[in-house]
Parts: sequence; C-alpha cells; structure tokens
Amino acid sequence: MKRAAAAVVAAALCILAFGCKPERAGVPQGPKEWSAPTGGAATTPVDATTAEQVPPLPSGNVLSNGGFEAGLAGWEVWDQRPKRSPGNNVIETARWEERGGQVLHITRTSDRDGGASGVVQRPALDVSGAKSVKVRYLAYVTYEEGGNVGGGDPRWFPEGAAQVRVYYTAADGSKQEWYHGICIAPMDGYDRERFTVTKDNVWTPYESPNLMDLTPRPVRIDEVRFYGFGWGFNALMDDCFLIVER
Ligand SMILES: [Ca+2]
Repeated sequence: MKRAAAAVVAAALCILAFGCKPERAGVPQGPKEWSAPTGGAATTPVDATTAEQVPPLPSGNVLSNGGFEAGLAGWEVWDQRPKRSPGNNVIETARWEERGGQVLHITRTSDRDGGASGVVQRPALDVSGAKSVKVRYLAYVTYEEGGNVGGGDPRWFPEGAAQVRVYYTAADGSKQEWYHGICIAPMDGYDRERFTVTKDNVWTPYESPNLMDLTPRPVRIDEVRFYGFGWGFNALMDDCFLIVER
C-alpha cells in the first residue's frame, strides 16, 4: 500500500504544480496537441429525398464537457466499491494547464478487491444513419494494481486504470457493449485487441475503430462510461469524446 500511497501523492503533487512535465530519459512524450474535434459539414452528397425523411443527427463530439473544463458538469459519477473491501475511490477534476485547465482524476485504493471510479453520460443517440461513430480519449496513468489488468482472463471484469465502455442497442434489438482500456502494467496474456499498453506518466491518446462496423450494427448509443477498474489505480483522463459523422 505504500507504493499506492506514494503514487497518489506523487500524482497530486504533479497536478498541483500546474502543467508539470515529467521528464524521464527514454520515455516518449505524448502528442503535442489533441485538439477537440469540430462539428464538420457533411462531405458526402446526400440524396435530397432521403435527407428530408431523416431527422438531423449531430456531427462531431456529442458528449458534453468532454474536456472537463466545467468540472464534472454533464457527467454522472460512477463510484463502485465491493462489500468485502470497499476501499477508497476518488472521482474529481484536477488542474492541468496544458490540457485546457481541467482533467478528470480517478483513483482507487483497496485491500486487493476490484472497484470502479469513473463518469457516465447517457446520450441515447440514434445513430442508425451515421457513417461513423468513434470514441476518443486521452489517459495519463501513474499507478495500477489488480488481478486481471489488461483483461486477459474472461472470467473477471477487465481491469485497467483508464477505460471506456459503450453500451448500445443493435439493429437486431439486442443490448451490446464495446470497451477499450489503457493500462501500464498488463498481466501475462492480456487482451491485445482491447487494451493499449503505455508507460506511466505520459499522456496517451486512443481512437477507436468505427463502431458502426460492429456486428450486430449499432442503431442507438445508450451510454458511455470512462473509468478505471481494479484493486487500485491512479489516472487522469481528458478529451473524452464520442465522435459521430453522418
Ligand atoms: Ca481538459
């Protein structure tokens, strides 16, 4: 637990020192900019008759306050603690000047039992006419500990310090989930399709494939969660977007 506490304190100090840039030899820095997407005009010619019949679908990022510049406004907090070892979860925003001023800060400490700290939005968005639906986010992880980090063991909920999970209704009426995670300490045999492994103390961007290519095909995005899950973790997340192109 000393290691966990030290990591949390280190992260807090880092955050307090606005815009601190951990300089570590040999560690690649994240991208210089990860700008917010802008609502784009449709570039594909649309049949006029069809366009009149289809209600307007928003383009660009459809989640509100994805950069957390308004704190947690627009987000519902997800604070899940198991009965055996509830531990301590933190879901808050923290200062980071170079990331627009605020980022999401999620932590958990426990006596080796899995729990979640995160945020949720429920757009209930009809995407049946969308050309593309993608998730984007950035994560900065300083610590993680668990029994299934990287999600290699299907018997357990996938663990990782920074994850996204999209809940959607498919064309066949079924309820489906799609997820991805960023982690720094994956276990042997981790899920390479679902998890991106990065180094600690760097901002790492992720952009999903087009979720409209999933089978069965999504027709409505019900909910999007950004969170950490595991025995313990300390992470920052920012620019948590759901990008829709019609
Ligand atoms: Ca931000």
